[in-house]
Amino acid sequence: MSLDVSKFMENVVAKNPAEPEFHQAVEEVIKSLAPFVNANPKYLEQGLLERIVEPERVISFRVPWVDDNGQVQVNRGYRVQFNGAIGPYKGGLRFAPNVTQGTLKFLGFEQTFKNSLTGLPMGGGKGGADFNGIGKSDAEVMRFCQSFMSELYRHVGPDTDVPAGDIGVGAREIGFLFGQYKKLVNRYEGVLTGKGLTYGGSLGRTEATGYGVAYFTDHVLQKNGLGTFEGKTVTISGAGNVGCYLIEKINAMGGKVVTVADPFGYVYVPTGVTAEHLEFLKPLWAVYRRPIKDFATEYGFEYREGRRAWEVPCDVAIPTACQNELDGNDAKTLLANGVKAVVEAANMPSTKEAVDAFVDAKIPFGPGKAANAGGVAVSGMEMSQNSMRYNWTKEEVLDKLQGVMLGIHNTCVEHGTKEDGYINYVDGANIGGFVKVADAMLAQGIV
Ligand code: 2IT
Repeated sequence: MSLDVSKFMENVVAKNPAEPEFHQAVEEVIKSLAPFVNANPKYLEQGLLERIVEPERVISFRVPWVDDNGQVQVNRGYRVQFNGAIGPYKGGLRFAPNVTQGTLKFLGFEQTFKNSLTGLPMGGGKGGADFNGIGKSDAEVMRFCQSFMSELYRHVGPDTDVPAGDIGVGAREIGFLFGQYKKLVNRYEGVLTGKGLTYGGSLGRTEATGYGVAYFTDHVLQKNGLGTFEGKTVTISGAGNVGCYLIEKINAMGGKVVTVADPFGYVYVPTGVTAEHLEFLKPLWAVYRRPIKDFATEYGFEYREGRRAWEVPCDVAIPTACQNELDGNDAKTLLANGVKAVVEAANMPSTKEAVDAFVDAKIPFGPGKAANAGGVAVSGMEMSQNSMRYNWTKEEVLDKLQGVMLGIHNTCVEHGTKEDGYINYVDGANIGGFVKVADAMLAQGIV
């Protein structure tokens, strides 16, 4: 018995039509796994691979709400409970107009491996809605969240499925969702993570994804003989929660971040984003819902509308926004400009062509499911604290986070080092994340 990747993928594509992002995520994992499972044939038994690419459950539901003009709006909500072999389903909610079932299946699939890599007992899940929060009032967002949770509450719970935030779901949305859940079930329990500090949130959760990416990138640089962040120029493509704390930690490690961005364009900051800039940037979208252009205007930097940060020469590029935001041409530009390492802060931000270009050029490439796992890792710690009814200090949480990111890096090195010494972090993350989930599934029988 051996795994035929193209035949396997033909079946996946036929069974999941019109879900190109899901096909992309599965194909990358299956390609990484092929040599490993062929050498370890127990993983080809019990229909294991066929089961691991099939979500355990997909829930899709109507989300009706009334806007400020008294008009009825109808969105579609989802929760994809992808894999519960190693713990309750865990993963964020994304509210964005382009969200489809295929998007959330790709994200839920990725989350399964990411969560396994953290070493914490969390299965993989993802959810969200095709809701566009841009331009909506707080009251509209509240009514939407309440309607969304009025269905979701039946399917989630602290030992069943624990959602969190993702794109379009931040502190405000988590608060509204938690309030509605608590009202419906009449229990005060850790059903969501990323909660506010006054109602069960964890210190360090806000910083965790960005800081975690910085810790991971530091390991990548050092392990590959590239030094540290000291003196390095870095480009990123966001400026939200992940981007701001990523910049904060890169600055602390001696690097210089020369771009920030939003979906509409980027700002070039040749002297590097400073702590003062970050005080302006942190609430810019999260509190005031203002575009990145306003940052350029405020400080007199150049705003490049409709363009991507990858045209700016850098040592390290860290895509921070959304899936497939960095394509084969961007990769060529980055390589021509001498990029030394690429690490993903977002989920699958590099297209297949881009990943292949980086790996072919033998520069270290850290995939999102390894590099950005710090966010969900601290979500796992929030769950632990909620269960204990106790809070760790920020130092305790960030200490544990550093341990998790080092562990993930070591796992990638263990499973991704090739004969010529090149560390393929994609293979390392996919195989490393797979083993624990696969062993648990084999132990639990055909379920
Ligand atoms: O992509 C991700 O890992 C997240 N959006 C965070 C998930 C979580 O449960 O904290």
